[in-house]
Amino acid sequence: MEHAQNAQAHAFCTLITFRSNITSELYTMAQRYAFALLAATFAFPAFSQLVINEVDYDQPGSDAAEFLELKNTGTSPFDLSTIAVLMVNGSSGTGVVYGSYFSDDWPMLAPGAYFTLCGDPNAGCDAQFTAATNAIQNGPTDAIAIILRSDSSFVDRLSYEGTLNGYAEGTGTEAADDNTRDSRSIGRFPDGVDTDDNNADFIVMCSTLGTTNSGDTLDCATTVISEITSEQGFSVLVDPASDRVLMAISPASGEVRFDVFSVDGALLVSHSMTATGKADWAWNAGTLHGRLLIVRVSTAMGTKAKRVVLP
Ligand SMILES: [Ca+2]
Ligand SMILES: [Ca+2]
Ligand SMILES: [Ca+2]
Repeated sequence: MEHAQNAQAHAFCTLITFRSNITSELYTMAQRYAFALLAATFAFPAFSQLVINEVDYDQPGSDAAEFLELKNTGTSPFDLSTIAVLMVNGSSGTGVVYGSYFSDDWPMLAPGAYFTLCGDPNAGCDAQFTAATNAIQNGPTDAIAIILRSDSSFVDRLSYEGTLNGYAEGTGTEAADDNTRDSRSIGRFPDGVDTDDNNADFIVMCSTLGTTNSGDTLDCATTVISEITSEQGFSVLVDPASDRVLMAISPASGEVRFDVFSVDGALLVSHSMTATGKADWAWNAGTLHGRLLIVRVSTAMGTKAKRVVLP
């Protein structure tokens, strides 16, 4: 892109330099062209096209499979030699940079392409962290930032497991990587989408190093899907990546209440809502691994219940 920009910059300067040699009408045309070129090339650099797309910062035991994935979500190549990736420790409440990664040798990243950094040198990433293990802090409330090397302005920011002031877009994501099961990370879903709100943009999902974030929270390589569903319209799923029980009923209108019971009949939690066509709710089951639960939904149409086993 630099070469292309230089060529266009040269064309722009040439047009201006030779203005005295052309008629005013031609000059006006040239001026229009020059400024259109200028606007297209320089005035609106699409820095926001590069995003932090996925982070796997925590694994069972020693964190030896950490990675960071960047994505070019724009329509033109992005020069990665212009940026630096900062790792930011937020444990004190103030961001303290504990790692910085950049290189003049980082390539142009094609539109839609991914650039990955790993701790494990054998993981096939595009660049390496300085440490093979524990190169990305586990939170709560740490951050990663992409800045421009030229002026340290932010290209993208992610504050995770809470909001670290100065390093969050909107609210820091509450999505938290899993240190009890492999193959989970936090990532943008839908892939690459940046609404400038970390908490809206990131979910816990199956890791997808260097590839599209599928948003799959169930079918990770090490996951056993525990799903018991039968009745049409009422579904209950568990999301092992986030320990959530997902419940949905459709069609449903008006008052809807979800109740979750333990197998001995004790009510664990209730949630009421007003539905317009469909109702869904997610409940964090926390540490109830392996437990059998009863999920009941009550609507004006009646009551249904399902069993679900937490993984
Ligand atoms: Ca870590
Ligand atoms: Ca992980
Ligand atoms: Ca990915």
